[in-house]
Parts: sequence; C-alpha cells; structure tokens
Amino acid sequence: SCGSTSPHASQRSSIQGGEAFFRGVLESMQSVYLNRNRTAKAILDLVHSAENNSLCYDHLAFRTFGVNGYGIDSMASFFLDYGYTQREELRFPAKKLRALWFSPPADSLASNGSGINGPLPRIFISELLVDQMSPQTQEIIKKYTESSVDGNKYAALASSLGHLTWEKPLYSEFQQLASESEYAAWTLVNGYALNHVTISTHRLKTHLKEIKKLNQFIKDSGFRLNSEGGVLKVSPDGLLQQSSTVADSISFKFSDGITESVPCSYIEFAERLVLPQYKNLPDTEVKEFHRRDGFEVASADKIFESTSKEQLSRVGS
Ligand code: OOG
Ligand code: NI
Repeated sequence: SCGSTSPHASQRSSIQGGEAFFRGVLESMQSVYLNRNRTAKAILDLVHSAENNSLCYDHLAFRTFGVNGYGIDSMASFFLDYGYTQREELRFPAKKLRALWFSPPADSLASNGSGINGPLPRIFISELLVDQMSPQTQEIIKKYTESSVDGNKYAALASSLGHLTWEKPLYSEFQQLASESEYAAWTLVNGYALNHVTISTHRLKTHLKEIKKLNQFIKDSGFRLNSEGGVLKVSPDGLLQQSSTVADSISFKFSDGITESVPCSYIEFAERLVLPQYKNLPDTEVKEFHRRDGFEVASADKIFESTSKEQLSRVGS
C-alpha cells in the first residue's frame, strides 16, 4: 500500500458506501484518457511493468470555462459530494486562469491497489477567466456553453463517457480561441476530458522513485518531456518536483467537415519530499502526510504548456 493521503481525513470527510461507484467513475474517465492518448498509455504500461504492476496517482486534472456555471464548480461538485475537501486557490494572471485543488477523503476499498484502485488522488481543476477574453472569443465560448443548456450539471458524466456536453465547433472558431489562449482552444475540443493523470514517483518501489531517474527512463524510452522552463519544475522550498510529457494529438472532425489534429492529454510525474520537521523519521514510517502537500503556481504555469503548440511542434528531445 502507498498509504492514505491525509492524516485526519476520516474526521473531516468520508466517502462511505459511495466508494465503489466513485472509483468506477474515475476508472471510466481513465479509460477514455488511455484510449485517446497513446503516450500516456505506453508510459503507464512501461512504469507498471517496471514496478511489478503497482503505482499510485498523485492527482488528476481537469480544465473548464469559467462562465455561467461551467467553471471549476461544475466538475468540483462531484468530488465534493464524494468527500473531497477544497484547498488552496492558484492564480495565473498572464494566462487568465485560476485553479483550485481538492484533497481526498479517507479511503478504504482496495486502497492497496494500483492507480485508480490505489489511494485516492488529489484533484486539480482550473478555469479560464472568460470575462477577460476578447469579445470574439467570449462569444464563441458562450455560444457553445449556452447551447448545451445544462451540460455543466453533467461534467463528471461527460468526462467518464468521453463526450463533449456541447456541439462540435467550426475549425475557424477553434483557431480564433487558439490565437488568444491555447487553454481555451483545448477546452473547446476536449471539454471535461481528463487533462492528465500524475504518477506519484516517491511511492514507486524501484530506482524510478527519484523523479530525475524516471525522467531519464521516459526519454530513453523515446518520449518527449515538456521542456518549458526546464524539464524539472521545482518549488521554491525544493520539496515538490514535477515533470510532464508533451501532449498527444488526436484527429478531430470539426462541424464544418474540416479534420485537423488537435492537442489532447499528457501525463505528469510528481515527487513530494519529506517536510523538514519529519526528516528524522525512518523511511518505513514516512506516510504521504509527512510530505510536501499542495501545488506550486510557478511550476503549474509551465506544466500548462504541455498542450501548447510550441511544445507539440518541438523537434528532438
Ligand atoms: C494543469 C497544469 C498544472 C500541476 O500539477 O501543477 C498542473 C493543466 O495543464 O491543466 O497540472
Ligand atoms: Ni498536474
């Protein structure tokens, strides 16, 4: 087992008899993600076989349009209903985004399993600050969100089915959004699909538990890592280290019949080091809550670039 994420979770929140259903929904979200993203699937298969079929997820991430009820809350409500707790807000003024993260309830079922059947992951949900976009971009986003009627109520359902809650856009509308915000264009064609899963490296068993070694293993296996601001993103305290692949692309048929390749999802790796006050604990006694928690705005800002045109069109490793 990789151990539970939070120390007092059972006092704060609980998932009780809903756990099997909740995990089933996450499983469906993951299967949509694995079917669409060959790199993520290949890397998970590689790490699974290197690790004797056991790995844990640090977090899952989603993107949303922050307008008319389609923002963070539309996806967060599902996680809050199943015992998650809202934590800190992160702001990205240059990208016109904000995000919230959520910590999991205490889990019981199969939390010694792997991936979705392991300890429940943190959840990271961001939203585009739509009212800060140009009038043309706002108009397109509102056209699709408004015409979907109550699609925002079914964010988790849409994500687990792999279906947009709105109609497919015109290619020119995708391009308009892409010219202003790659995040906006991504969200228009991917909707509530899982944006990434993150492997918890410190909970691996082999040498891959060191994120630098895992990064090398990924590169040696022929995959590209997001190089924005350097491959390894390190928090100012040094205790949260992250890296991610460059997103896969998928062929998307727009409503005007144009078929173009669009960015899809990526996979991330995170190593959380032991907090200074617990540095003398023997390794065998270190639990997840003894480690650096949360996220880091400067690192996240660069991880968002995993789906950017600049990263996708990079040549070489
Ligand atoms: C999220 C980027 C940030 C992290 O762990 O800080 C992130 C996104 O690309 O939607 O994943
Ligand atoms: Ni992430």
